Amino acid sequence: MEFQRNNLPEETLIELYKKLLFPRMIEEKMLLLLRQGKISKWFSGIGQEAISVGATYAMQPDEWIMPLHRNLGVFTGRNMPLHKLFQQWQGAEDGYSKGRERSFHFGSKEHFICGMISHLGPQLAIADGVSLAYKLKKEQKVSLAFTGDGGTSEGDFHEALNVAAVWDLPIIFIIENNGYGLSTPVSEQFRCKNLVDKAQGYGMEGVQIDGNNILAVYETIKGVREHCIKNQKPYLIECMTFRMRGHEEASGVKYVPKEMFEQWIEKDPIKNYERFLIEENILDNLTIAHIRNECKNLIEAELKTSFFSPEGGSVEKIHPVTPKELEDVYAPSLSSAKKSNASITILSKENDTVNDHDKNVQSASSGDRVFRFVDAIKEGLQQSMLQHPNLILMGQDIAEYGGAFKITEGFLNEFGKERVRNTPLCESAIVGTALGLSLEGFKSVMEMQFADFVTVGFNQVINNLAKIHYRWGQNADVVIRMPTGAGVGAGPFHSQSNEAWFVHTPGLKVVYPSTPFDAKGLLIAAINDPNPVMFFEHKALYRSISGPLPEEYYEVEIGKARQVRTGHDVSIISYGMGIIWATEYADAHPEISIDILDLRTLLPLDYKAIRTSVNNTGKVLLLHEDTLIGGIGGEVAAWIAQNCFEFLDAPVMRCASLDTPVPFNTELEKNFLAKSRLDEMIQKLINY
Ligand SMILES: Cc1ncc(C[n+]2csc(CCOP(=O)(O)OP(=O)(O)O)c2C)c(N)n1
Repeated sequence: MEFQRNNLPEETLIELYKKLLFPRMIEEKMLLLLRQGKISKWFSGIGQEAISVGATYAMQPDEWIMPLHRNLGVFTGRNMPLHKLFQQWQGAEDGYSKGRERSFHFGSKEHFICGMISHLGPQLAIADGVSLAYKLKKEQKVSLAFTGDGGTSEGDFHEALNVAAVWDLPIIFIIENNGYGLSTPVSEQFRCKNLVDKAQGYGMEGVQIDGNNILAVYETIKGVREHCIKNQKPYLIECMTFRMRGHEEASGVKYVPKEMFEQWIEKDPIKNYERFLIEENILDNLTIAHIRNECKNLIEAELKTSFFSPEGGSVEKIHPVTPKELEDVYAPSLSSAKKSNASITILSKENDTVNDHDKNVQSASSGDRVFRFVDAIKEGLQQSMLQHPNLILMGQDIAEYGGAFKITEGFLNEFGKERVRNTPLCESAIVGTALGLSLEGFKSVMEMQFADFVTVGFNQVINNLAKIHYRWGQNADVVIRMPTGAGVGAGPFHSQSNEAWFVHTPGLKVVYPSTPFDAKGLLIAAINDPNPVMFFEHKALYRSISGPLPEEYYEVEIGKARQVRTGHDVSIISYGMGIIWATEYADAHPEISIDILDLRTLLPLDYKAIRTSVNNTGKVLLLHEDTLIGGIGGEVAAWIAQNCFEFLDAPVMRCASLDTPVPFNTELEKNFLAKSRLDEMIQKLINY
């Protein structure tokens, strides 16, 4: 192995040696502890340390790194206290994730390390968002994201690199090519000659280097970092290396030919670097022994400091505190009143009077302003852009074209190209980018062109956005606008109601307005909320309904339902289009006294308002456009049965769309929709 010293001073060379040795010695200690049954298994980086260590050393300490499961050298390279790392690996309360995450699946804002999720690939697009933030702030910084050779086959690899290239983002993408993805050799993973060749396809520069040569790694990444900043471009680096241990500790390596180990042991990054330092007279055997001894003592001392006693102790038990577990699912919301017109912001403060108060505010402050649903969303978005200079809009065709539904028409002129961003067709990468922006203190609203297309960004929503705060305390300040619903003859892939998918995911908020007033106020609240909010907008309401719309910047509180009208015969609990159907039905049947509750927020639900409505009538119909099985109606019905049984005079009933995909033909679609069975269900309930 050839080492190029260049002009590196002796202290740097020695420091690099120490940094390289440390993770190796930690893992060697962990291997002993594992054999003694004192710790649980992890993903070993033995043999690959030069990549993590060299890369981290080449970065500034306040530049974000997105490491993976084999990158212990990133964590030690950022000088994270070892005792706390040990606590993390044992799932202890005092680790970095309060016992909620395993081995390396955690992040630390303080150390600018973003926690990976188990899914390979999504970490790459978070780097897009971080580097977009650097670019917008005109900071001289890059972010750095790791992937394995196996991970390059994921769609997320393609999307993230493509966005980085198209948006000229300063990012270093590092592929650690260690020959295997679990047991799958690279020959079964890809067909290009070298992975770095992929860079060209993205219009990106790239280089392949010896990943076991610490100086090559450090010097290359240092140079690439400066290049990325200067030229405002991403860069792909393929580091050739080898995994000396099993995929995860204790999983074996039977599938790897023995000669490979013999070959690669000769290329060991530490042994070779040590030899070089001795040859250059920078270190001698005595000094090396001394350094090793220092490392060993530090590891032992840190182990003692941690909860774990090397003399035979065990993992300290966590005593779960349920309210704390639930509380950490969401980042605390800031008081919105600070930012808004207080008289309107506190709309829903008094639960019992919320609805009358709501109506009063609507009529008092809206004056003569009557606007369509679509205008309300546009105004909420526009006022939020004015309110938050750090708010970025992203979506397909949202700039010059104004979006598929023209909601952002004119925004490009008003707010500029940096904040109103057309995206390539890559929903997953854009959700990841939104999260990356949040890491750097930005807010973002992403427009899904149609709610149906969220399926291709699903992983980022469900596993990254939703879980990140609970896992390691980072919030995802992201709103995803979801033009949803049927009734417009758009067929199975432009008509779905998919809100229930998200209601089942702790960590998200799910909002679904049915009036222009609520649409604007809820959108403003969603943008002010530091948590990820799925904001559903029924397409068929955009231009078909109008209502009073105050000019002010105001919030409608998330988590509060709206009593649309009060009745005593039957309650219809619904949201979105269901509210329009229910209201039309009630207007057409004055002989029935119908109580209508608009849930407005589906997660978290307003149980108090639900109870009140049930109490008003004793007969409840849950109505929604979504299909029946697994819809919100089932959840609310179960809650009512369990908590309001004494109020009920009839079984709780549900009226939902047919359990089929949404058909294209108008007659079929009409038959599909819940509305076609509404009368039948109400009569059934009334006559019970
Ligand atoms: C999306 C996804 N699919 C499958 C897995 C299971 N899995 C975990 S690690 C791994 C192999 C990864 O190989 P590579 O990217 O080369 O990284 P390495 O482990 O070799 O460092 C697989 C298949 C996963 N974590 N995520």
